[in-house]
Amino acid sequence: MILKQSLIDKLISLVDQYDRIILHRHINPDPDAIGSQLGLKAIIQTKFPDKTVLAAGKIGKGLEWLGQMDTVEKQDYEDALVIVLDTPIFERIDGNDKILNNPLIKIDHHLIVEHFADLEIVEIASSSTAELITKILMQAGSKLPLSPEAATYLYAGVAGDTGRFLHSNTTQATFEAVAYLMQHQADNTWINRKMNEFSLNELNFQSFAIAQIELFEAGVAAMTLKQADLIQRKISVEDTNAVTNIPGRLKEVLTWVIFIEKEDSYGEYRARIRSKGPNIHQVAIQFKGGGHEMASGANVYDEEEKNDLIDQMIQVNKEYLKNQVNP
Ligand SMILES: [Mn+2]
Repeated sequence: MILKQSLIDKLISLVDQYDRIILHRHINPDPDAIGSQLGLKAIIQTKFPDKTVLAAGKIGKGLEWLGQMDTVEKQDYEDALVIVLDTPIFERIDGNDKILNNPLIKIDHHLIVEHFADLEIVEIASSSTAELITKILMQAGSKLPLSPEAATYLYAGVAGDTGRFLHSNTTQATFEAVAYLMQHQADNTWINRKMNEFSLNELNFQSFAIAQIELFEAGVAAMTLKQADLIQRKISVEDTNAVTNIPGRLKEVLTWVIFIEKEDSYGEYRARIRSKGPNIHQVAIQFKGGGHEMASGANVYDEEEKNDLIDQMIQVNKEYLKNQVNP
């Protein structure tokens, strides 16, 4: 898909107009959030060496290897342009309390939940925000040069959101974007190795998590992780990303959900819902969430809502199975 040239021109001209640009992305960042943020930071810095470009937000221990955030003060927001990456909802932006009446740009690949920016470049067909940024670069050509550093960040984003090219969001356009990143010396070997590494503690946690998998009818699986389990095992919420896709490896499983108890909440959970076919986004939006058709997030506030969410997944799977033509 060709992006609207007018959007790209507007993006470049807005960046050109401001001396300070602050890049934000969602809380609990994943490699796409960090990769697209630091990738775009490096791209803007290469193109405009005299501008101040800052990456805002917190980064957990699990992704510190990928890069560092900047210290961003409240006064930095005066006369600054803010670019929000990989985040469909304003409330989910890490550090949104500091954003004033800044001009806002959103670059994202999630299904649209709300409009909060003056310029929104959203392509749902992109596997990742990093892929979308790469497409912008490919279209902009020499207007936006790509350094090996930026290419490596963007590769991390694409590899992260596609599960290293395993998920169904991986398309021809994904590989074309990756080819462009490789042409610009993305260090894919380093990123793949880092993404594949675990500590012994993390590996032990995976075996604990596997034991928490529950199977339900119609190919639904659920895994519940309590705060006490995480604290006892010295596992952060971010570390739990490593177990998100494990239930989906079961042959009989079509859709699955990981419930992660929120800190200091006593039974409120953040839910990660995933699918191999049925559209689970329709379930996520019923539970204060959203995302993609095959991968969404949601929130449940007690055990009853947790069971309701599982019930809705069972219904979605049954509907899907009914419409499947047997081979
Ligand atoms: Mn993403």
